[in-house]
Amino acid sequence: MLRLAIQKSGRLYEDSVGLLKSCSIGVSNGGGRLRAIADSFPLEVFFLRDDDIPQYVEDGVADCGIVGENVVLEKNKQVQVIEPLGFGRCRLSLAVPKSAKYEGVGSLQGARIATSYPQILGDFLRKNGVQADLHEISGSVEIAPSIGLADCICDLVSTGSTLISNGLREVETVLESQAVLVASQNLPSDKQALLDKLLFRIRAVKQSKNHKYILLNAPNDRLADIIRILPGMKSPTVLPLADAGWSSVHSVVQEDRFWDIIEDLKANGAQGILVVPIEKMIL
Ligand code: PRT
Ligand code: ZN
Repeated sequence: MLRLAIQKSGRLYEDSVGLLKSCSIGVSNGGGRLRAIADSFPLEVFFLRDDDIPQYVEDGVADCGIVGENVVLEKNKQVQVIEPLGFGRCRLSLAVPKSAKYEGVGSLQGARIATSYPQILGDFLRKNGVQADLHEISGSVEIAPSIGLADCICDLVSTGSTLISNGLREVETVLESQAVLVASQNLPSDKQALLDKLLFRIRAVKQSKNHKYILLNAPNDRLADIIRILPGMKSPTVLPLADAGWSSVHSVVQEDRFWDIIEDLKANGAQGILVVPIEKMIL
């Protein structure tokens, strides 16, 4: 049985459980349970505070875990980062009071900086040759300048609205982060085999999220152009329509190129374009 640690509650909980569900693995911590056996996969899930997950994985109490890369780097435990998961995206940024002068990292020389990320920030400042006075606080970092505890802060940002509502201005990105799958180093072979199986499913789900299945009708004399626009996984499927002179073309397109491709297809005579989500995709 593989033991996976995920966040008990908080920003990563829903997406972690959702990812497992997309991998056909049902998990619930109903009633605030701290551990649960998953449906239809040999997996035991531990529900923990995110800060504790790297330690549990290093100690081998859990074989693997889902946690923000920011926490992995800050805790600096002996774990391997296996796969970025595409959710929980944020950045660790330096922010100064709106009216403060800031002319690059050098402006932070001697400054008092409040943060919950002293390791990552310390590394960043060292690399930039800056000596500053770090105040480690575990929450509500954004109020530190207004109560006179610090000159500026280094904290996680996603939309930026917390900074704005506290009169702060983001000036420097220290780290880009997202949730990652981490694992113990030197897993025994039976656990490694299960982790590989889980990873295979996670990658199939991730691939599918970045792609759409597309179906369209095309006049046969424009097929060559349309096929050129739609490379597909290998090449598109082309089937004759009942109407002579027309074909149905099926293919897979990347989400980020999707609207450009649709425009191109229309300009080349495609009609009746249908776009369908893909549930799993194995390359
Ligand atoms: O109880 P536990 O210790 O498990 O949870 P926690 O309170 O420590 O963590 P939680 O649930 O807040 O965050 C878990 C993980 O989500 C973090 O480690 C990040 O990897 C990721 N994440 C993504 C974020 C954010 N976005 C985020 N915006 N974590 C925190 N924030 C906070 C930030 O600290 C600030 O207070 O949200 C505020 C800023 O948000 P915006 O949208 O106003 O910029
Ligand atoms: Zn935490």
